[in-house]
Amino acid sequence: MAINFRQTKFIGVAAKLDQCPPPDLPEIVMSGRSNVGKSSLINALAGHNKLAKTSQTPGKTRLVIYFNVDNQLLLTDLPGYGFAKVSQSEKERFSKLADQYLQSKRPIQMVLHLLDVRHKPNQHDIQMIAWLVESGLPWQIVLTKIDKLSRLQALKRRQEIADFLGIDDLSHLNLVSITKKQGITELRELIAARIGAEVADM
Ligand SMILES: Nc1nc2c(ncn2[C@@H]2O[C@H](COP(=O)(O)OP(=O)(O)OP(=O)(O)O)[C@@H](O)[C@H]2O)c(=O)[nH]1
Ligand SMILES: [Mg+2]
Repeated sequence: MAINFRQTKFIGVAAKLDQCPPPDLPEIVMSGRSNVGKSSLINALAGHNKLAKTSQTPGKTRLVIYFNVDNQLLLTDLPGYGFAKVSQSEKERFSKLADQYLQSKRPIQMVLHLLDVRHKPNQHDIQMIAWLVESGLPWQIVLTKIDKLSRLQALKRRQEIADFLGIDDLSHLNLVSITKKQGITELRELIAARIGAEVADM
């Protein structure tokens, strides 16, 4: 079986768990703080610039956003957390939605937790990763924006972040750059492998 990432379509949004599409396809979920590059990564995986809205203004994505990839999986963009310009109650609503989502019985095959390679993981990142390790769900950390650093610095940051989070196996941390299109092929392969598929030529 092969999966063609170019066949990625936006299917809808959900503000609450009961608005989510039926759980009949395996799901790959993206999480991470606002502005880390979740929407950009979805576009890059699909080889399509404008599929998911990206923004200079953090906090654009306030809903769970769904994409269907080649009728074989759902790519789910969870609301980003940690942006300043919304009220405390709105922040709590997004964060609750993300938590409920991960604890729901949906067929989540893997969680990609994104971290900006330049920044130290914050309290929410630390909690999220601890939760993922406990949960038994397959997870991967994606270090974004590596174009902002030299190759050597990026590798050093990967080691530092792994040490900080207490992760021994460096293969749990991918390095990506959207602007330089680095690390995208590897992520497609990782995602496809989770559903027992190969990546079709794009
Ligand atoms: N240089 C560089 N910029 C990036 C990269 N990935 C994303 N960006 C930029 O970072 C900003 C935020 O990206 P988004 O993809 O909108 O971030 P998001 O995680 O979806 O943010 P929310 O929707 O607010 O949760 C945009 O200006 C992107 O162009 C990258 O790999 N390198
Ligand atoms: Mg977004």
